[in-house]
Amino acid sequence: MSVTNIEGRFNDANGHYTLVVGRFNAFVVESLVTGAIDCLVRHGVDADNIRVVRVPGAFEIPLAVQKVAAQGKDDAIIALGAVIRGGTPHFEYVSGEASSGISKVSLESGIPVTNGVLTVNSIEQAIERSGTKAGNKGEEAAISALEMVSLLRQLEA
Ligand code: INI
Repeated sequence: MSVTNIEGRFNDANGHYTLVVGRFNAFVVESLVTGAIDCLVRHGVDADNIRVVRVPGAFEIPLAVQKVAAQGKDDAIIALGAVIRGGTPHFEYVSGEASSGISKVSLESGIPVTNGVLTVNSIEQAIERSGTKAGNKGEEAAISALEMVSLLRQLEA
């Protein structure tokens, strides 16, 4: 007897990817975009097959993701944004709506939608997670998208 292991790889996920990006806190978000694109290209995705769709803020990401998913052009969608608590009463609302909307569209469409929306307490934390000492959440969301595309190709074969 042997166990059957099914998991995504990172070197066979060439395909079409769309990044849906909230412009709010752009100084942080642009580093997430750069990290995500760099990750996709370094893993063999053709840059011509990557689109970037921009929306005002994280709250608007789920609707744009839904429209992009409905186009049926992409193997995966990567949601990127930054919600920084820093005194905004909107924080819980905006971050909650963004993440629940993103996962809802993924389940309803059957297309992997990975969540690279930073939800942090301070600008310092946002900087740390957008390419400095705590990694780059855009890159993490891109690598998760690659893995899910590869996994779904195996599960759907
Ligand atoms: N949008 C963000 O992406 N990040 C935030 O930190 C943020 N704050 O702090 O309010 C934010 N608000 C805007 C929101 O996403 C919508 O664009 C706006 O409410 C219009 O619908």
